[in-house]
Amino acid sequence: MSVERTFVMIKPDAVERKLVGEIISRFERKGFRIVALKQLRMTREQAEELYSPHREKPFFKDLVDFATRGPVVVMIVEGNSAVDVVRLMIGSTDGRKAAPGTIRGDYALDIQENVIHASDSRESFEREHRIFFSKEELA
Ligand code: 3AN
Repeated sequence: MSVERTFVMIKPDAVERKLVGEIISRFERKGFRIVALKQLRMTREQAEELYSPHREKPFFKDLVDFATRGPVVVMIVEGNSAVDVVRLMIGSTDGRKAAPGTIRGDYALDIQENVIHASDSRESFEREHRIFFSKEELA
């Protein structure tokens, strides 16, 4: 067992649909601790950095447009094996294929507007959380 942290972002579609409380509750009820949390409107620069691994993909511009169209909620979640367990809780990228019971499986029906992002590795967590949080904000 190892206590670790992961970065989670509730995307603009989910904020618009007022799913913020529901999604945060799922992580709390699972036993995770919310270390840091804020709502903000991402700049294009932040979105391009967050999604930099996809820079060459055909959907990159659409993805950045979507991610910046309204406010998002970013947070750092801590607990045992947080990276892997949170990925399991969010489900597959494509909402049509995500298993029922997962967040995307319950709330998404699209591959782009899929409600939530979470780091896919500890390396991604290190890069991603720094885009939004300073050291002082990590309690
Ligand atoms: P995940 O968010 O499950 O880690 P990634 O990293 O493959 O998925 O993709 C990052 C984001 O890019 C996804 N959350 C989704 O919004 C978007 N995306 C991925 N694949 C596609 C696609 N084929 N068409 C449009 N958007 C996509």
